[in-house]
Amino acid sequence: MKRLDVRVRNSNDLAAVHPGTQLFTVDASSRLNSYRIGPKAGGFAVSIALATLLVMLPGGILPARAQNLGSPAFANPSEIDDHPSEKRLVGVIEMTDATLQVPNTGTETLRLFVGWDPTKSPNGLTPGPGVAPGPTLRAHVGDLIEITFLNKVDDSKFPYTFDTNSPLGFSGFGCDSVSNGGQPYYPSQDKFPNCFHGSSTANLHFHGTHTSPDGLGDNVLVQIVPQVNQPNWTSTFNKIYSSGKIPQHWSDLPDDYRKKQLLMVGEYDKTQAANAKKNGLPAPASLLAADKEAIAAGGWPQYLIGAFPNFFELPDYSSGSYGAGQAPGTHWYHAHKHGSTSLHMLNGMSGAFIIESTDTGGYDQVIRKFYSWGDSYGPHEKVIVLQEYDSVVNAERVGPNGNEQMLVNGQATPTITMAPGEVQLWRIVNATAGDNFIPNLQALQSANGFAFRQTAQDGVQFSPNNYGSQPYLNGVVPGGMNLSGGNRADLLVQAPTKPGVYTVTNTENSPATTIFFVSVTGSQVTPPNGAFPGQSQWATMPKYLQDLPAPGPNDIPNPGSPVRFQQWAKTDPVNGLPHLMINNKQFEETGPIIDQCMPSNGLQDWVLENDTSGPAHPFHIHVNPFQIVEIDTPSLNADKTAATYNKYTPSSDYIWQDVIAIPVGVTTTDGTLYPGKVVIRQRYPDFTGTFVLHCHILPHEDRGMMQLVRIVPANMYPKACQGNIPQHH
Ligand SMILES: [Cu+2]
Repeated sequence: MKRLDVRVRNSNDLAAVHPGTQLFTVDASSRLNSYRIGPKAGGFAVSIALATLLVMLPGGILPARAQNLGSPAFANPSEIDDHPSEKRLVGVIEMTDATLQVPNTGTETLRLFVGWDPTKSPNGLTPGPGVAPGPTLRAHVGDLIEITFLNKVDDSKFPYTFDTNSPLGFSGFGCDSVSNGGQPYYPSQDKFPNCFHGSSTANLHFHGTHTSPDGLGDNVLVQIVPQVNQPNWTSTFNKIYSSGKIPQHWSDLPDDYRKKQLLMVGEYDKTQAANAKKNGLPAPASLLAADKEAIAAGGWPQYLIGAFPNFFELPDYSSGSYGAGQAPGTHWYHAHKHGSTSLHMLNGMSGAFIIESTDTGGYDQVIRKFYSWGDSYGPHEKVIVLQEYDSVVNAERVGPNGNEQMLVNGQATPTITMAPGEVQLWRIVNATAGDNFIPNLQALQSANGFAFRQTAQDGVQFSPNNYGSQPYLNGVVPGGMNLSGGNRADLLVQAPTKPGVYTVTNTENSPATTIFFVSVTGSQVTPPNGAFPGQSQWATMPKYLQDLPAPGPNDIPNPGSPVRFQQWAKTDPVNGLPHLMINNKQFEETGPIIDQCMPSNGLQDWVLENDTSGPAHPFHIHVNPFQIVEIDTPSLNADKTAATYNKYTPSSDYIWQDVIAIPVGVTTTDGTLYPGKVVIRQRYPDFTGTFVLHCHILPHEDRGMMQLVRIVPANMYPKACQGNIPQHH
């Protein structure tokens, strides 16, 4: 219960500020009014009796006689597999809309991702009837990824704002607005582009990939606006995919795409201007003008209509062509359009991206060989995509027990079936907008006879030493296994020998909430080679995943470190929302400036700081994973006049991650801040370009907790750091 005193539903500030008493409604008169802020009716029915009962039980241990009446059978998401002989993954991910059933809630009209392999099912798929993540993408290291992203959302079904600010300086114009009983409520002090806005526009981020952030790669600065009726791009895009090389410049793309796109962007400008006039508003800034400016400067246009051919390679280190390889493991993809990332996650626009190794001693080969599973995982693998659904940035769906409803592959509390003693590989993806998943695995081990071995964190395999010592499950890393939004964990799981129904809970909540059940039933299974590979049998680290050396005198330090996650003491007087910043400013607040610039192949240690008293903001950076070198967790001394740091300082086998929650800071009675700190070590080989780092509590990202990052050729550092920067107008 103590947790409630210090961290009240902190993952989405909109929910935290309004714990259940006020109901805000959207003005129906204008499409600019987008979000209802506040809880759903009846959403906070906390059962006091149940809470009291569960608190009596020892920490996190739930009774083994769990009830899973009415629980659906667990099912992996649908899947798009690569074509291994062609070393490519061919897929269409379409953003569309549908009225879908949300478990325990009813139906809601949501945007969603559907997807298919056009070489296999050219007619696509029909969504529904229930919510679900996008299809799992399954590829191999070395593959070419050819994902046609189509935005076919009918935006007339959604409250919707422009993608650009007004040039006339209207405060809040360009932001979605909400009123409460006729009084303005949101955006209040939030200003474009750091406000909720433009949510029918999207793109794809391939979280965990080591690839180009520019062009057709993991480009989150491109914005694809919706278009229901589209030209047929099939032959144009196939020309791009089959050209034998990945286009590096806008001018490398077929004439057909470039000409049609700019024509349509111009038409879109006219429509938006007419809509604005109809609503008595000034016209938004021209997207075509912004595109033309970018193209003239040799860059990529930021705004495109309806369709985008994501096309990139998953670098194979053994090819000798790369300074680092794509780590095989559990990665994921999601929409990453500033101002809408949180709402897009709440609409379920995310999916798993599983990348398998190809070497005989690789991650997947070692696991499958040990268990004699053959060349694919088949039923032994469970892909667990955790999401929370809502049609508004109203925070988390509130479940029957008063907490948010964290779904598994779109299902509420499904049941995974295991035979007694059976081993499975669980791939867990936290695809919520920013809620933590702290599974009760220790309790399941000690009280119920389960056995777990974590094999990877954030899609990067553990080193043999970490595989042996299990730093997360054994609590060596502060906080133990605590998956923030964006984190992944791969686990080998052995079922107990005693049949029964067991409960995997999220101990983030108090009382802990059921996420899924494990029904152990049938005849006993004995894995022929033992429950788990021994440490000496575990996959060795490929060279590019071995410990990075400490930066030396010839390595240029990062002037942008420490990266300080901050919150003004002053909250918004109208809606109580905190003002969130990194290093004293919000995203692009002071104009087009690259906040973090690094030389290609540079090696740097960065200090990440949490200057707030909560929550533990999760730092995420695109393109390259990093190693955790140190975590410093402050706590106030008894008299509160000073604080002491608990330091986690491993001497080797630094864990690779791409999301790390920075511990919260503490403040003494005289006002001295002791920030929480993390030291990360990273190298930037292979790819130059412009991308972002941000808080993976995505409402924080949307509202400004993000920085622009650029890697430039080493011989052009730092002179190429600024200039030609994508902007939001
Ligand atoms: Cu944050």
